[in-house]
Formats: sequence, C-alpha cells, structure tokens
Amino acid sequence: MNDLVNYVTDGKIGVITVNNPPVNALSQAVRQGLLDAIRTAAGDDTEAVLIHCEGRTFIAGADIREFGKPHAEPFLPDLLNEIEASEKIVVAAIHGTALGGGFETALACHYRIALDSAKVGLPEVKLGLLPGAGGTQRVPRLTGVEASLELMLSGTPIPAARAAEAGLVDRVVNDDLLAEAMAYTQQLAAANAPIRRTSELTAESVDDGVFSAVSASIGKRARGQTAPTRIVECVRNATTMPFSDGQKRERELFDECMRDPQSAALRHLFFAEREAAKVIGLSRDTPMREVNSVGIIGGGTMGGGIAMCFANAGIPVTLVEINGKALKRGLSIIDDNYAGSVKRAKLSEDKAAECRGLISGATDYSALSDVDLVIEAVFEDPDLKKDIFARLDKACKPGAVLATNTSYQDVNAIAAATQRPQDVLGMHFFSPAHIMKLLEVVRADRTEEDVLSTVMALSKRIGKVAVVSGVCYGFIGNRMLQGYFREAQLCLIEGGLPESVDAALYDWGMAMGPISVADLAGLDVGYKARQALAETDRGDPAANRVPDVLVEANRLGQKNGRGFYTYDAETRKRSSDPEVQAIIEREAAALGIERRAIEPEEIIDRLIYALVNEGLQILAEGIAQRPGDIDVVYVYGYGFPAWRGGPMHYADAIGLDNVLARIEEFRERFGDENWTPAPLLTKLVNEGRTLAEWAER
Ligand code: 3H9
Repeated sequence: MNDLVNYVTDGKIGVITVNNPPVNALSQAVRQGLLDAIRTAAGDDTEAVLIHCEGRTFIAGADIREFGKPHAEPFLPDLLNEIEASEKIVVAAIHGTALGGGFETALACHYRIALDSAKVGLPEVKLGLLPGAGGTQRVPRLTGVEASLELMLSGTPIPAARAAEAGLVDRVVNDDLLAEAMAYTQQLAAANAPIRRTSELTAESVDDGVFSAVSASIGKRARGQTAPTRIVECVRNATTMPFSDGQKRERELFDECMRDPQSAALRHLFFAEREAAKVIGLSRDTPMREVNSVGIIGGGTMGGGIAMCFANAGIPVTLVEINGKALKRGLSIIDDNYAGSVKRAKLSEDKAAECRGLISGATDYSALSDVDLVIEAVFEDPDLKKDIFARLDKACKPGAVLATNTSYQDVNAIAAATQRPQDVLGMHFFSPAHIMKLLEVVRADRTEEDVLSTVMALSKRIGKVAVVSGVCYGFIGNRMLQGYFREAQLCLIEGGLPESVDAALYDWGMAMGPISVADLAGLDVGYKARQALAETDRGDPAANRVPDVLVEANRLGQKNGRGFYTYDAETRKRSSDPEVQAIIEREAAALGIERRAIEPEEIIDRLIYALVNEGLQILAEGIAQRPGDIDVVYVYGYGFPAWRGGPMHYADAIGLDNVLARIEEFRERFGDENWTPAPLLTKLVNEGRTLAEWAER
C-alpha cells in the first residue's frame, strides 16, 4: 500500500502489516495505508482480514508529533468507522502496547487476539486529551461504565489478561502471535462467525449518580485538569446517545482538548521527558560500562530508598554503614518501606521479599571491592564526602562508577578527592528515593562520557527520569528553588500568612504550598546551611528572619510537630498557629516592614517568575541543556503541575514579554538585588523569540 503499511493475501486471509518504527504511530501515511489496504481487501476474494504490526509493539497511538498541526485526511475516526463497517471479518493481533488510537484501531476490529505480555490502554488523558477515535463510545459498549472510566481517567494500560476479563480482548495467547492470529482468523472465517460491530452494541445504563460521583472525585484526583471532565461527559453520552451522536460529541470535545493550553503543555512534557534522556554531544553509541551490582554508603532515609530503587530493578545492593547498629537501623527502615509497599498493594509479598533479598549490609569498604557502581548518600558535610571518596578510591575496582547523592556540594571538589575524577559524577535522587521519578545526573568537569552514558541508561533501567545538570550550588532544581522560597518568605513577612501563601500556590496547581514544603523538609536544614555560609552569602535577611526565629524557638517543622504550622502527632494534620502569626508580625515590625494585603496573583507571580528568571540564568550558563530539561525537573521533582508544562514552558505560554514586564515591575518595587531580569530573557524578548525557538538553535 505504501512503505509503512503492507497488504498481502495468504490463502483466504488478507494480511495488513503496519511497519512504522519505533512505535507504529498512526501518522497520516499509516492512516492512508490502512485505508487503502482495507479497501483493497474489500474488493478481493479474501474471506477475512488480519491487522498486525512489525517491531516491538502494536500501534501505540496517534502520531503525537502531528498534533497542533492542521488535520490531514484520512481522519482516524473515519478510517476506524470504515474498518468496522467492513463486510469481512477484521481481526487485530496485539503485541507490545496498543495505546490510544492504536487500541481504538483494535476496538474497531471485530475480534481481538493478544499476546499475554501485551498491554492495552487509553493514555490520552496524560496528554490532556480524550480518546478521540471512537474509544469513549466503543469501550463502554464492550465493558462496564466504571471500568471504562477507570481506563480513560487513569490512562494506565492494563495487561491482556485483564482486558480479556473485561471483554476488551477475545483471546490471549502466550507464543507466536502471528501464527495464532492467522489460525484464529481462519477459524472465524470458516465458521462464518458474526461480524461484531461494537458501535451496534448498547452500553449498559447506569444511575446518573455514578457520573456525578466520578465528576466530584476529579477535583481531587486530577486537580486543575480539564480533560477528565470531558471524558466523563463522553462516557455518559455512550450510555444515552446513539453511537453516531456520541462520536460527534466526542470529536467536538477532542478538538476542545486539543485547543486547550493544557494539552500543549502535557505534549511538550511528553517529548521533553524523552529529550532529557539524550545528552547533547554524546553519540547514541557511546560505550557503556556494565552495572550489575551497586554499593551504597549511608543507610539513612535517602540511602535506603536508593537501595530499594536498584533492588526493585533486580540489581543486587550492598549497603555500607559505619557500625552494626547504624546498619541494623538502615536495614530496618528498608524492611518497613517494603512492608508499606505490600500494605498499599504496590508490591506482592513475594516480590517484596525477592527485592529485599537483593539488599545486603556491610560495615567495611572491602565489601565494595567488586561492585560496579557506588553511590554515596551521607549527610551534607563536604569534608566527610571527600573523605569517603578518598576511601572509595582505594577500595573500589578500577572502572567502577563513583557517584555522590549530594544536593548542593561541588561534585568537582568531591571528584578531586580521588585519583580517578573521570569516574565520578553526581546522582541526585529525590526523597522518597524509591518513589520519586526524578534523578539529576550531575556531570562534573572531568566525568568521562561513558560514565555519563552508563548512568543515563541505568536511570531508565531503575524507572527514573534522568536530567543532566552541570555543577553549581544546588544544581538545576535546588538552585532555582532558592528564589522561589525567598519570595515565599518575603510574601509572608510583607503581609501574608502561611495559609495564604500556601493556598495561592496550591490552588495554582503546585502539589504543596512552599511553606508546607519547608516544614516537611525541616526548617533546621536551611538554617544549618545558612549558618555555614558567610553572612553576605545568606541571601535576603528579610526572607530568613522568620524561619531563623522559628528554628531558634525549636520549631523545626513536621519532624517535631511544630514549624510554620502545628501538626497532630498521629494524623500529621496541620493547623494554623497564632503564635507563628505573632512571630511574623513581630519580626516584620522589627524590620520596619509595614504589612499589607497581598493578593494571590502577586504571590504566584513572584514565586513562579523567580523560578523562571533563575531557570533562564541556568540555561545561559549551560547548567541545564534545554528549557524542557528544567520543566522535567520541576514536574517530576518539585510538584509543579504537569498541565502547566513546567516553569519554562509556562513562561513561553504566558509570553516572555509579559514575564519580563512583570519582573521589571518587581524590580521597580522591590529593587534589583532580587529582581534583575536574566540577560537571556531580555535578549529573547528583544529578538521576539520564544524559549522553545531558542532551544532549537
Ligand atoms: C491518541 O492516540 C489520540 C487518539 O485517541 C485520537 C486521535 C484522533 N507519536 O517512550 P519511548 C516516540 S493520543 C509520536 O522512549 P518506550 C517517542 O517520542 C496518543 N511519537 O519508548 C520516542 O522518540 P525518540 C496515545 C511517539 O519503549 C520513541 O517513540 N498514545 C509516540 O519507553 C520511543 O518512545 C500514547 O500516548 C506517538 N504516539 O515506550 C502513547 N509514542 O526516540 C505514547 C512514542 O525520538 N507513547 N513516540 O525520543 C508511550 O507511552 C511510549 O512511547 C510507549 C513506548 C509505551 C509506546
């Protein structure tokens, strides 16, 4: 038919093969090829048609790269309706992941056979979309309303066996899919099996309360997002409208989603996440070192969580602590974490035991003599870290990768404590390390290319999204956070309260407000870090004043039940504390600040533009490779709302000229110490370019 879709006859069966690597996305050429093939099959003497795919997967969806561009015919919904209308039986043979438009293609076929390792799903919601090629109408006609809503609102694919139980797949086989599918198609043809058009079925009708309950839960489950509500409307329509009307409305709502900036933001992130894995200047065939065993120094919360990441991926770990007692405590934290995962049904008991079995303990560095990678995860003491690296240099085999999990320290200085700085880099995990997806990979000046490529590939193996950062204080994420936290504290002392500052950011979409984050992290952490700096390097004194006073009053945050808020010892529920309000008011007066009402809009702009401005600086310095990398860091590591695309995409969406104007306004009002626009911002505004355009340079 064309280069991407092939049609041959094999006896009485017409076989359509899609071959559009890497994931057989439904580009215009694939849609055209499928249409031509199904029409050819309609006119020849075959009795039935089989659709299958070459490569690693069945069709993984519409071609996301075509989104946002003018629609090109044939449109997927029309194509799928034509497949379904076929007078000959059409069978889909599914392997890999049949996702989105790919699964909708299978649903338009009359029968579905799948390999047991296959998964099917409708992940459109993760792109701010809804299944727009009949999926919202066909799925409820095949399975229950609640199962349909779960599939579309979670976007999480389900295994073939579960899909079969739900009536979405007819047969599951465990080997040689193509041969089994051919045999199945022949059987169906020989038996003159009915042509089952899903659109002709009636979806179960349910009490409207089901839809209102789901709609009500969206506010919590998908706070701020627009696609889920539209999905619920479509599924409801499937239970009340004829197929063609339901599909017409599905199309309208799909187009609304497509025009919604949320989808542009989420699509940006989809590609940014994949781009982040690529290191500029490093070729795909850079050699890699084998990593089949890992050592971890430090069995605290961080070290234990990191150990679990590797064990969960089947990689044995040796955890090293300074003495038996500390080791016992570290291993027992890991035991507790695994017990928690079992309790929350994240892992089966057997799987948890298997993973836990891969973690052993030691109190001597000689246990690390043969490991392929060591990650140091002790507390932030630069001298201690250097000492550990000097010892690792002696204990580890040549070629072992030596990584530090530091959040702030100079990785070049740590590397210089060894005779092999080329093997050293940073692997900055986020807490809880076995859950958070982000990993900042810190490339030091002398890190060897193969070390970097090894760690980037390893990150994927342990399920992390890795972003490369250069060396600077705090790397990408924590460095940017400084301005964000500074503004949070300034808004507080100038007139806000912990609740109002938190609410502004939470309502805007952040996972947590900045004041709650500070309480969670522990106010003493920042306090100690500030004390270690020269007074001139501690930042705006007005921003540090309240947190310093709180620490000195033994209000350390969640850890001792009292920080900016007070916390219930059992439920950890926070409540406001009039004592804190009194402290804020007193300290403001002491600093001569006249408190005023601060609107949420000002709070949001000050905090977010502080992030953006520092992000631009980081880009200009080459600390981050691209704006999208920063977005990935903020969405995966700092609770930035994915549907806003990350701070740098957000700045582009608002318009860099608007961002600059607001920063200039803040400069007028608050001075240029905190509000000097990044030169890159001014430059891009002068040139009329977006960050996305700059990134294509
Ligand atoms: C949809 O279908 C709408 C319809 O309902 C209605 C239409 C009217 N398009 O992830 P990987 C690229 S919405 C274009 O690293 P893995 C990806 O960018 C769509 N490109 O591999 C990467 O490129 P590169 C619903 C795509 O093995 C390469 O393929 N479907 C698409 O870890 C490899 O990707 C989805 O949302 C695409 N659809 O994971 C599924 N998919 O090498 C999205 C991938 O240049 N895709 N690419 O960086 C996925 O979830 C994963 O890619 C998948 C494979 C699980 C398939």
